[in-house]
Amino acid sequence: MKRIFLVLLGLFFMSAVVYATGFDMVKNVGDVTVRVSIGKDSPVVGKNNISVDLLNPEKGAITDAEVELAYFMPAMPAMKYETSAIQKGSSYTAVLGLAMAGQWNVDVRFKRPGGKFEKITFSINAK
Ligand SMILES: [Cu+2]
Repeated sequence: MKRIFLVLLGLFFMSAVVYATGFDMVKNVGDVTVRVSIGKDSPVVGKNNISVDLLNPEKGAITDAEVELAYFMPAMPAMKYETSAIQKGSSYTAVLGLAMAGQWNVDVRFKRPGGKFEKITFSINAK
């Protein structure tokens, strides 16, 4: 019993640490909450796994959308890339390949069946 308690306590601290060091961003578009997370302390030069959650007003996952990402360096418009995100469970995932250190703007575009594309933009600083 004591051992189980310690394991649970350990899991609690582990998840707290992961949450504290993960990169998370939340923005609203209309009645949709868009949550973007990158599974690292901060974005890095190279590959970054990104995951996008779309939540309805009841905080339920929207899983029937089409999600696209465009990312570019505002200082260098020629450095622009696009990728579509793949739906996996309740999230949409993609890999951002950031070729250089510095500021990148990421456009997250999503469309629900029969709807039109909505967009949010956020900035990240790759190190
Ligand atoms: Cu650049």
